[in-house]
Amino acid sequence: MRCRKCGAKAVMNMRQHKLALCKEHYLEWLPEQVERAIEKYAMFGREERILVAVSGGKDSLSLWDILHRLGYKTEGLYIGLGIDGGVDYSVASGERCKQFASQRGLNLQLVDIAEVYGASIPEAAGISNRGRGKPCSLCGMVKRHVMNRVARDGGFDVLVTGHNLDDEVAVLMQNTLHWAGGYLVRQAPVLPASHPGLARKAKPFCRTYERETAAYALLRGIDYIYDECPHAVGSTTLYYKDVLNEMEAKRPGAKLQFYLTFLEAKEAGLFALRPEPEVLNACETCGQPTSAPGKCAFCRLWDKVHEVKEASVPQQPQPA
Ligand code: Q46
Ligand code: ZN
Ligand code: ZN
Repeated sequence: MRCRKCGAKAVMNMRQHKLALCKEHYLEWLPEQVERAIEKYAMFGREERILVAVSGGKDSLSLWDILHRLGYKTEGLYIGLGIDGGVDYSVASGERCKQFASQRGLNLQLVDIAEVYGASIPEAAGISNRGRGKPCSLCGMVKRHVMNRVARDGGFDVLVTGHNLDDEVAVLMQNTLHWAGGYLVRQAPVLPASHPGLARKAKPFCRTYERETAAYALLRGIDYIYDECPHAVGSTTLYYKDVLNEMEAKRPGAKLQFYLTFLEAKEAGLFALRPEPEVLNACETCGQPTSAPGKCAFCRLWDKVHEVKEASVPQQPQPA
């Protein structure tokens, strides 16, 4: 197969676009696609300060690389979750992010959950779920809180994440199968800052296939962590990704079409439901928005973790 632009040997074939490209032209093409998505959905501009949430994986590091090359003002945020899973997952992924940033002279903020809040994600989940189930919903809540806090405290204009098209369509399929209207109306390439404590959020890879971000990372020589978080194994998201991959194999472009027609249908008013202007209160401890008055779920979690940990500290024997 030959590159459509120069006729050299192609290294990447995007069947959905009927486009094959050589290494050089692929490394040019993907950033152009990302720039188009940023402009089409009015995600952010060149004068704005962008906080890129990085996990050490191919998506977030490729995204940071592309935004930096395109001339956007970026800084990174890595959240150390304290997940080991037999592969030292968090330590290895944190190392990839630090190396990436230092090679490019970029600023990376590090937030280690155990250091800052007193317990790792698995430990906090063990306390709050009493060891049952996966730590994912708690982990998601903690990550959202920390990303918002760092974006707000650092005066960033926008928070970007490396969610790719495969991630977006997996969520879309799940929400569609459940007719989860509230989630469907909020699923979008960019979410405005709807409250003073919340950052604008954008997903510049929302139209980019996972295999395209992986190819970019490999061809660009980005050292990323191949392992998924060990807790992702068996998740419903991975199940939907498998189903969608089967559809894509039979009908190239199926995922992209599903996502783009969803956005068009929403734009055309197919969903009569409009995002509810939520009445939010400021958490009395951290100030982040919360639906119930008093403390937010994040602060209540750490109160409980600290209470349980303090109660389990063995009492020092009193000197006679
Ligand atoms: S990092 Fe956290 Fe994910 Fe791992 S514990 Fe679950 S939510 S799977 S994106
Ligand atoms: Zn070429
Ligand atoms: Zn709070």
